[in-house]
Amino acid sequence: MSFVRYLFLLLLCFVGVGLAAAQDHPVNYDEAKVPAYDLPDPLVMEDGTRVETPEQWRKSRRPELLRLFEEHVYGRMPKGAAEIRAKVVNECLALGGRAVRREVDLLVSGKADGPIRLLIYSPVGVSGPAPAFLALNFMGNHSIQPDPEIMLSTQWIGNRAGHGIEDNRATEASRGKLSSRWPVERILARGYAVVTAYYGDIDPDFDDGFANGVHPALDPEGDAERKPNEWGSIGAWAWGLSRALDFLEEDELVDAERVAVLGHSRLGKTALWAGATDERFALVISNNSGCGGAALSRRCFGETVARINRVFPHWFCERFRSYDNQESRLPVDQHQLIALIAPRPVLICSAEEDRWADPLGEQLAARAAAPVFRFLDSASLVHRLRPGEHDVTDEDWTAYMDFADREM
Ligand code: GTR
Repeated sequence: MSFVRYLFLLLLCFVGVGLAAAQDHPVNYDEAKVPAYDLPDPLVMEDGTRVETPEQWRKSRRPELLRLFEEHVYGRMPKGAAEIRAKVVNECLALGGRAVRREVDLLVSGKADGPIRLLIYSPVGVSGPAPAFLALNFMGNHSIQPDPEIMLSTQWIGNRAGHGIEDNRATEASRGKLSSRWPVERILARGYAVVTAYYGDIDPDFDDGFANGVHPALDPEGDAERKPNEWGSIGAWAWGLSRALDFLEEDELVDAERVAVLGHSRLGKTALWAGATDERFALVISNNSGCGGAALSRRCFGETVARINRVFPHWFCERFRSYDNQESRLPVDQHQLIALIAPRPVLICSAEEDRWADPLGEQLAARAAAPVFRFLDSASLVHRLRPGEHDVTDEDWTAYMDFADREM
């Protein structure tokens, strides 16, 4: 073969591989086209042994499942304790005297791009520390409430890969921008504290090879090549939620034994992973979490594993990509993530028009996780489907608080 011909063939190969990699299957919204699938049984060990006792679940199956999710989906979190110093940076009575507002910087040793800043609103006039809702936010703490005293975030603000980094900074005008998703006054009036942090304080949400956020501070030194099971951004955000809970354990405003962790969309995926990895969370709520959250991957309905890995290559561990368009090879599916939270209460919220997140897939995942809850004598797993779109509404919060009143 002539050299030129050889080069030409080589080029064709590269183009072919490139095209195949870039190709997602068309998005499916047709139930008739959902492939036939078998779900792995949460109560059967990898070696085929059936779990017979709650003890066996705790000692063997639960750790096995957790490891499978670490190895194949979200990656491992760092095992050692990080050196973190907490510093109260702002504290005052707020909202007409109905709340204490406290802002706390968690300074993670070795993290170069600023602290993880917690914002706590705690109700005044309740006896003892308050139960709390803990959730990360998408646009900075100042975006959850039009309170002029909340410190403006100085971080890069954004949630889409490829956005102009320089432009995405907090402004006065962005105060309260996401307040429709955070009915702070209503939550306080029902006796709950609200605790939040900007998710970009933990790890900015773009694919930069893990050079920013907590990754460089916590990843093993000299770790030039990332391993297929190293944590991605969802792992980091979930880790951050646990560090917030560490702080709440020391803080007198909040009852750390009654903290509900929750999140919407990608942060709903994060809340589920945080609830699975950290058993101190008393209750878990995912809202419209979809692919890589509460929805079954094997249904390939709406967003798929291949598509999420292509658009957000930094969210999961690298090994997750080997299941692109091969979901049936996954050793787990997302019902088992929900099962990992049992017997603690879990509320999975879906919206009818949010087909991208596969509401039926979320419901079926909850149904397939239910045997584990029953096995552990818990009746605290609820799937809720409401009309409407991908969002967090006032009515959603009513459901969250009713659920927490009952279960926490
Ligand atoms: C979408 C993504 C979803 C969901 C959502 C969000 O673009 O495909 O998985 O996480 O973003 O977080 O808003």
